[in-house]
Amino acid sequence: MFATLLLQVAAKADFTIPKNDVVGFTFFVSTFALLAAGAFFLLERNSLPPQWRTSLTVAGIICIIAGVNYYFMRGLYIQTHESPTQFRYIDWVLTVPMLCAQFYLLLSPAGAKTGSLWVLATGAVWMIAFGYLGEISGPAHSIIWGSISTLGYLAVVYEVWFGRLGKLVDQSESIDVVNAFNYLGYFIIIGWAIYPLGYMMAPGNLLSGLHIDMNLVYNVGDVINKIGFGFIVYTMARSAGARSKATAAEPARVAAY
Ligand SMILES: *C/C=C(C)/C=C/C=C(C)/C=C/C1=C(C)CCCC1(C)C
Repeated sequence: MFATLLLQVAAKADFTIPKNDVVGFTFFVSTFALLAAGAFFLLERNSLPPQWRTSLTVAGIICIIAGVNYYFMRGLYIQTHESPTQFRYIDWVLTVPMLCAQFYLLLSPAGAKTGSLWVLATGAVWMIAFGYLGEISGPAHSIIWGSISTLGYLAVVYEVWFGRLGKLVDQSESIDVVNAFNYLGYFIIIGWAIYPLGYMMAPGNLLSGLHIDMNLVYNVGDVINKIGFGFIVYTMARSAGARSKATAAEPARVAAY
């Protein structure tokens, strides 16, 4: 039954990419990369120490939501060559707070409080909501909405690096948690900065002179940030697991999370 369903979906799918359509090509690559990564994280979660499995489950679900969304955005883009803005923001408003949850879950064995999760998630939803207004408002108002959106982004960066989460990590004795925190923190500063750059490439905005399609920038950003985030948690949890096995003979020296 499942096979018939798959065949029906495949028969309806538009699997043609116009020649020289680099942006269309990145829509395809992102679709498959995200779905593959989502399957990988979900399949691997049980091989990790229990305290990080939920974080990896969230990573897997993020990639699957985005992959399915890319499937639709790809079809829309190939047919119309317009930006699938609504789809993109529906995806982000779900997956960016979930990335925040993933980050929080990474740090909750180290003592992170739900208050931090609220700050991150509220900042993220603020950022996405005003960014959306900016994208649909047209060139005359996109800079002002973009600036308001950036305040939400700064709230997230602040909470991570200078707020309670940063302080918590200063006290953590687990080298793996500290490393993973640093990587994810840099993702938020460098990886997430890709998006405002893409936003500014829209016609009439500050970087429109570069003539780069914003979809190209967003597509690359999504693959880097969604897959990268999950991969860092996965690598960290694996090495923490290996480390605690190696020190199991001397329980006193097992790192305290
Ligand atoms: C998986 C999707 C992710 C990580 C999306 C992140 C999106 C942003 C960090 C968007 C940020 C924006 C600004 C900071 C200002 C201009 C408007 C946005 C929404 C593009």
